[in-house]
Amino acid sequence: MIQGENKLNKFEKLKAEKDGLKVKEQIDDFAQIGWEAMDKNDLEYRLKWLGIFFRPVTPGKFMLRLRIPNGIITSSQMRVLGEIVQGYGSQGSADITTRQNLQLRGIELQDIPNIFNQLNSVGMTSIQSGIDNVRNITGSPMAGLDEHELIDTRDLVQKVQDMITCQGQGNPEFSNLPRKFNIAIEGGRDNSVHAEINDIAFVPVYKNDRLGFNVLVGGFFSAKRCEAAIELDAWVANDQSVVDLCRAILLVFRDHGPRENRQKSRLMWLIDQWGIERFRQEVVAQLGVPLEKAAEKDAMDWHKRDHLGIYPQKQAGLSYIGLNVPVGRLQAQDMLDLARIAELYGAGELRLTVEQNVIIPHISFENLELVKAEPLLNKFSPNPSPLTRSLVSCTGSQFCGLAIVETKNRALAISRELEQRLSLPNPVRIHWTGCPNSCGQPQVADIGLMGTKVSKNGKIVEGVDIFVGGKVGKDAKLGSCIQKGVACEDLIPVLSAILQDNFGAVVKS
Ligand code: SRM
Ligand code: SF4
Repeated sequence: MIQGENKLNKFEKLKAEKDGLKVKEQIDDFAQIGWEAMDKNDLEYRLKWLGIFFRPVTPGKFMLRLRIPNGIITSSQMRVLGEIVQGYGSQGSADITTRQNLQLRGIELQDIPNIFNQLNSVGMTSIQSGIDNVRNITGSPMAGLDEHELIDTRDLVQKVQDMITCQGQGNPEFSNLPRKFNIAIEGGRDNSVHAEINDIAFVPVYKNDRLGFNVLVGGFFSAKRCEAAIELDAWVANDQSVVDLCRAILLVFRDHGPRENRQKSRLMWLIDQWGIERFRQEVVAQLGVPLEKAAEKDAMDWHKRDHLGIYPQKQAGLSYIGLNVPVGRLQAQDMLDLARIAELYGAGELRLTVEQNVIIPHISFENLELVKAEPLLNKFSPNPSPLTRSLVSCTGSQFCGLAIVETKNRALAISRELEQRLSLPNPVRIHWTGCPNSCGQPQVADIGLMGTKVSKNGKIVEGVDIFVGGKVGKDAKLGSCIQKGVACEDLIPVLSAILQDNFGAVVKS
C-alpha cells in the first residue's frame, strides 16, 4: 500500500482515481472534443503525463515539454520542432529550459495526435516530462567532444530515460511517484549540469584506478526549502549499475516517499525521515546486490565553463561553437536555421545547455568561417556581452500561471541597461526566477533574482528577493538571500551597486 493513502491530498486523489498515463489512450478523443469539453483534472493535470501543459494564461494555447536526453538533438528533430512551432505563426515559439530541454508554445490540442506522430517519426518523446514524473535527464553538453572528459554520459543518460519511460512509450511503473524527480549524470570535470541540485546525481570519480561515479541524493529546490544533494556513500561503475541504481532509488521513493503534504514530498524528506544510513540500506535491499562505498573525492576539479565561443574537439580538425540564445527563447525560424547550419556545416547535431544556450558541434576548420558568417550569429552570438552571456531566466508571467513577476523580457532589458552603464571585467551569472519555485535556479547564480510582490507608495508592485554567492563548478555551493522585496523598477541602481562592490564593475565615463 502507498504510504499515507488514508490522507490523500488533491494530487494523490487524482492519481489514485485515474493514472496520469491513461490519457494517452484518450488523446484522439480530446483532440476531437476540444479542451473546453474536457474533464478539468484531465485538462489541467493528467495531460502533463504526456508533456502537454494547459496554460491558464493563454487558454487553448498549450505548452509541450519534450525530453531531450543529455540535451542532444539532431537537426532533423530540431527541424520537425521548428515546423510545428512555425505552424502557429506569431503565437508559436520555443524555450530552451534549465534542464537542457525544449518546450514548444502555442500548441493547439486538435493538432496533438499529428504532432505525436511527427515526434515519433524522428524518435522523440514528450512522455512523463511534467508533474510527478522524472524530468529530462541532464548530462555534460560536451559528452564525447571534450578531450578532458572523464566519462561520456550519452549512452547512460539514454538508457536511464529508456528504463524510466519504457523506451519513450510511457511507463506505468513510474507514473505515480510522490512528487517530481530530477536526475543528472555528469561526466566532465566542471560539473556542467549543477549535479548538486538533483534528486540523484552521478558525479565522476576514480576509485583506485577504476573510473565510475559517486552518487549524491536528495538535492532539490522548492518554495519552502532548498537543499544541495548529499552523499549516498556509494560508488558505481560506468555501466548498467547506473540504470539499476536509478531504478532501485525510484522504487524506494515510489513506495515509501511521503505523500501527505506536497511541500514535503521530495526525496530529501524521505531521507530526513529515515536518515541516510537506513535510506541506503533500503536502496541496497531493493537493488538486491551490495553497493560499494563512495570514493573519497570526486574528480570535478575545474571551474564551470559556459561553452560559448569556438573550441577544438577531441576529434582532430573539428570544433564546436557555442551560441548565446538570450534567455533561451527561440522563434521557429531560429530553429530551422539551427537545423540547417548543423546539417550544412556540422554533423546534423545540436546540443543544449542548462544555461539555455545551444552548441553546434563537429564543424571542420574550413566551415568555421562560413558558420561565423551566418546571419543567425548576429542574434545568437558566440561572443556576447558579459551580462547577457550568462543570463538565465525561467518562463515568468508571460506563460506561467504560478508566476509572480514577468521575467524573460525584463531580465534582458535590465542586463542590457546595466551593460550600457558599466564595464565588467568578467561575465556575471544572473538568474531570474518568477516565483519561489526556483525553476530559474537563482541559488546557483552569482546574483539570483526571485519574483515577489512588493508594497511601494501604497501600491503593490512586482519585485524580487536578491540572492548572491551561488558557486558552480568544483566545490559548488548554493547562494543565499541578502535582500528582500526590491521593486523591479528600482533594480538598476541596486544591481549596479552589487556589481561594483562584488564583481569589479566600473561605471562607464
Ligand atoms: Fe519548474 C513548476 C517551468 C525547471 C522547480 N516549472 C513548473 C511549471 C510546470 C509550473 C506550471 O505549471 O506552470 C512551469 C511551467 C511554466 C512554463 O509554461 O514554462 C515550470 N521549470 C520550468 C522551466 C521551463 C523553467 C525554464 O524556463 O527553464 C524548467 C523546465 C525544465 C525541464 O525541461 O523539465 C523548470 N523547475 C525547474 C527547476 C530547475 C532544475 O530542474 O534544475 C526547478 C528547481 C529544481 C527542483 O525541482 O528541485 C523547478 N518547477 C519547480 C517547482 C518546485 C518543485 C517543488 O518540489 O516544490 C514547481 C512547482 C511544483 O512542482 O509544484 C515547478
Ligand atoms: Fe513559473 Fe515560478 Fe517556475 Fe518561473 S519559477 S517557471 S514563474 S513556476
